[in-house]
Amino acid sequence: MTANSIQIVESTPQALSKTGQFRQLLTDPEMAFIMEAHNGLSARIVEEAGFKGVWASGLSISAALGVRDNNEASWTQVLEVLEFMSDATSIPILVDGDTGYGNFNNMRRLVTKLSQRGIAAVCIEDKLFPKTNSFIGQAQPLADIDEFCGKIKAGKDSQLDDDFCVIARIEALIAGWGVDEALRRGEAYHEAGADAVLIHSKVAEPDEIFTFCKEWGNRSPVVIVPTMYYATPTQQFRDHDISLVIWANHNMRAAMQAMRNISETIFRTETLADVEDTIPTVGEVFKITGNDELAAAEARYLPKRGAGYNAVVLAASRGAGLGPLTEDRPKCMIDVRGQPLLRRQVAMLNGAGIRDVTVVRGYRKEAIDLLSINTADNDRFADTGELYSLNCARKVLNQPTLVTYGDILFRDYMLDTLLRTDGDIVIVADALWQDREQSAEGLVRDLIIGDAAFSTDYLEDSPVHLLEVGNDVARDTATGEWVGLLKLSEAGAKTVAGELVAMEADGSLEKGDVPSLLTRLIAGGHKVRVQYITGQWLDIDDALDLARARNLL
Ligand code: SPV
Ligand code: MG
Repeated sequence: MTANSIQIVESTPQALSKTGQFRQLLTDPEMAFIMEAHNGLSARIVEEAGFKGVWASGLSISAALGVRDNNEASWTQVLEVLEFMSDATSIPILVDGDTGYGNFNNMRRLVTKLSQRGIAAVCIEDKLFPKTNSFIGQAQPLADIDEFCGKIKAGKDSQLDDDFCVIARIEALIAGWGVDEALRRGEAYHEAGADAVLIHSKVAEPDEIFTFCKEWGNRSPVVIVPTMYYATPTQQFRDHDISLVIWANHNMRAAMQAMRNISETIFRTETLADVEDTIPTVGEVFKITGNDELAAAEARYLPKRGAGYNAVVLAASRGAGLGPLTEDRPKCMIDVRGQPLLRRQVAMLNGAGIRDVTVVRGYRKEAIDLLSINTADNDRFADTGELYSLNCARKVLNQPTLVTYGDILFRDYMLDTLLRTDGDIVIVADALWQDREQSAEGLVRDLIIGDAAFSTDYLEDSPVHLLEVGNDVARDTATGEWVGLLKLSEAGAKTVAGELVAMEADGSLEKGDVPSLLTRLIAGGHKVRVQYITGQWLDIDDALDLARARNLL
């Protein structure tokens, strides 16, 4: 495997290398089966099905590339495909090496490169370059035996791993030269060092194959490709001491059928409605290509400040102040410069490493149709408040959590600052709230009093704690404005969840808002830390706010 290849298969400790695994398949007294694949995805599917090896078919790889099985794809183009297949799987791959792409010298380089890319074995056939597929009914000139034996030796001398296998494919039956010629060639190839022989046939009855096997008498493992004599019961192959059976092209042919069906249906019906439920979901595509592993690797190698946090976005309200703009959608879905507000928020949260985002929906909930979010529904949004919405997502409040209103716009450095601030419960407050009020930049609602005011002093960074919050805080004592952004540690999240339960019990939950929750927490002796910011955020309540938001971006 190359150093920079992406291993998408979770690595389970394998006692044997891929070459070792393949040699075992070939030499085990139990007959083995390998299945055709022609790219990374099909190879992965072969492994998923339970096969212990992959046949990298020349016919199928060519067809998948849209070319003929006549060495039209160059050997390095095939090599690129093989590398994807190898990276996508943990089982060995036997490559259809056609005629070795030239003479002994080309064969040497081929085997070295296959070895380097994690391929376990190659099969070469005793025909002439450029080859013709064995089932095409034209004359199939055979290679000179000595020349072919030299190619086998060159291959064996070039392998980088002792267990790499070179299989010699005998085309004498295909060319109509008979079983005796096949045996003569088989013996020579065996002497030259081939690890097994593949005896090929294009007739519907297995008789000539079985005659060969009887005469061969297990001199070396025998491989077959029963594409044409497919009706033969598999037990008969066992009875003839065959080591390895190749199902040679059936994934490629099945894929053709599936692609034809779906293309024809979608073309004819001009809708996806009839097909969606008949095909794998994109989630399954993510799964088979190993997205889980990438997420784990990101957490390990790309640590972000928000990793380990989840987020709850309170987005149940209509936002009646925006009039007709919120007729068919809640205000978090209003477009601000080409994107709904909520999508910007979710992108910002994701960017900080917070992947698990739960949006509490209510009004026009069906309009909140972002992928990549979880949803919780407050179906009583019309007669309840934001705490009731938060309570709808209470089950996520058992780990570090960020809570945000769905109608605020803020800069990502504010999120970063908040995530850096220690404390079980931390709120963001705007120290410049008076500016906002004076310039009528929005309705200033909930003011706070901290135990210290915001300081511009470089040396002053003692933690500030919340003394009071709510819309009845006197303006001359206020030190900031509650922005709508709250960070909870695991302990803080559990404290909040407990308080929500208590509020539910005493009837104060339904109409409660976050400031009322914070007030209760302080009264209960919990410390709520305040992180000041200085402007540069917006809550969107009316058309004027919206115009500002468009300018802010
Ligand atoms: C292939 O799968 O490309 C083979 C097997 O070589 S066959 O097509 O049967 O010749
Ligand atoms: Mg082939």
